[in-house]
Amino acid sequence: MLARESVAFLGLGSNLGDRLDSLQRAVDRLDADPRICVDDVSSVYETAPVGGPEQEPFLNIAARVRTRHSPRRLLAACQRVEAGMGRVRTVRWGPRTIDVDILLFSDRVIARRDLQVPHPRLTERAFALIPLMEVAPGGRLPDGSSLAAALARLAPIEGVVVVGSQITVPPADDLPGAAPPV
Ligand code: A4P
Ligand code: MG
Repeated sequence: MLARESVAFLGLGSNLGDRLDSLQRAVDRLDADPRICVDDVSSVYETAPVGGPEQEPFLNIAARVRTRHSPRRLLAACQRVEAGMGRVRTVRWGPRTIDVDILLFSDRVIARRDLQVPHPRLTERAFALIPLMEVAPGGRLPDGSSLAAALARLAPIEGVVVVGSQITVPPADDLPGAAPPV
């Protein structure tokens, strides 16, 4: 039986090569998965690197998707996109052509070794929260607390600046298994 449709929020980041092109290609590849539909994408933010070695600034975005994948299969789909775009894992938190993380998956709380949702560092990171709030207005964590309250705790915010470039949202598609149009 097909899994029911869920809404999830993804965080994408790039700080190697043509960063904007990498974000667009990742969004397109995610949407090309028959069980993922990208419904909305935030503005593009240039962000100061957090953690890891000295490295170039990131471009970060968030995307709202509908999916018929389970959380683990959605993670696998995100990792396929990363691998398909040639991401090589060297150092943790190091430079990457593309990173695709699951920030939220409906109101689920998942604490597995290979998958934690909400993303365990979401509320510590303005580079993830600010784009997320654009595509999840009024958004809440599974414990009922608001994303806005989490962001307020991070003030003052530095090193997260919106840039003029935009990512194109792919045309809407129905996920297989959705009710046929009447
Ligand atoms: N994993 C567990 N939960 C999740 C989840 N919700 N979403 C596991 C995605 N992955 C999750 O990730 C390591 C492992 O995390 C995966 O195998 C998966 O099973 P990775 O993508 O291989 O490596 P990583 O991204 O270097 O590690 P990590 O710990 O996920 O890093 P973060 O916390 O995502 O940080 N600064 C700026 N300005 N912008 C950024 O985008 N990103 C990072 C990466 C650091 N600094 C940054 C940015
Ligand atoms: Mg990651």
